Amino acid sequence: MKLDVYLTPDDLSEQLRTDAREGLTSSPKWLPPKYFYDAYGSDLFERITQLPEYYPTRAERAVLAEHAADIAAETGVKTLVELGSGSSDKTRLLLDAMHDTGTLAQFVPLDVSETALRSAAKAIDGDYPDLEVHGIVGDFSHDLHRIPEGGRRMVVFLGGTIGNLPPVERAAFLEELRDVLHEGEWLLLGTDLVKDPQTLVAAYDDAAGVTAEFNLNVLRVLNRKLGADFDLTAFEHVALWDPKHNWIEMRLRATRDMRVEVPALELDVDFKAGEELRTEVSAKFDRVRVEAELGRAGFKAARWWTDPQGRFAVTLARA
Ligand code: AVJ
Repeated sequence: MKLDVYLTPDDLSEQLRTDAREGLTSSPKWLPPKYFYDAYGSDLFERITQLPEYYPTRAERAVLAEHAADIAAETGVKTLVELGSGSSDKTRLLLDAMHDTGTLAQFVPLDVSETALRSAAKAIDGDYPDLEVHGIVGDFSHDLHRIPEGGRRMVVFLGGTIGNLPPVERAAFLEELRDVLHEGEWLLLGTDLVKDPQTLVAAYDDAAGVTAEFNLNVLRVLNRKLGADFDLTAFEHVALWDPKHNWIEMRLRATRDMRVEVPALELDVDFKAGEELRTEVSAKFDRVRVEAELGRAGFKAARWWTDPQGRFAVTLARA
């Protein structure tokens, strides 16, 4: 396996310092969701995907199981690029289908975590011996231009993770992705869909409290990496549906007045009782919005598939 590293641990800790300073001195305070995913946070997310309330992973897998062969037949790509480490079994559904059509030669996973990339690539190397695996350690918001050429390519961005980008950043991301791709190349995009708020909120506020623990974990990451002294027992998990922006918002609410020290930033951060720090948005879509946003970025939506209950969609779009 080839591995290109464009994001080192030093870059990541520099980004964390910059983001934490900006977010903790904003009003309202916020933190980017990418810091959830240390080893413990990644395990918690794996557990979330198995929760009864969290339907997106199952729903998306159902779509891919049903349509992977159609996707492979319709596109006939030589290179599959996944924004994300490629560790999920959903990737395998695509790799198997594309392998069967005989056109696939290269798999390019792009992820911020070198460890996640290495372990996923090792497993894929073993299962697909004639497939060239070329990992890119980078951030999909900055390193799309690092994606190698390789015959006709398809970029897959699954899980609904595009919903973590607010509209302006999402438009910029899609435009940059379109610039990187050539005419006739493909994008396969997973998007969670608008539905009744109770179902949406339950998926981000499960009865077992796994999502609450996942949300609090970002404070654990700041304590460990920036020497902060967040008292996790003084924050509570909030998940709400914002009908204006059509997104689920996760927040951490301070249960008392407190001052948090962040020595690595030489910063003291005051919280008022009841004050809420935003930790993630997860936008929900409908077909019109997906096709409009892809169209504005220069893509042409070709196919739209959903799971039987219409909870989650996978769109095939052409550059
Ligand atoms: C991995 C970003 C798609 O937004 O649903 C799961 C992350 N957050 N539960 C999502 C998440 C809370 C998930 N994505």
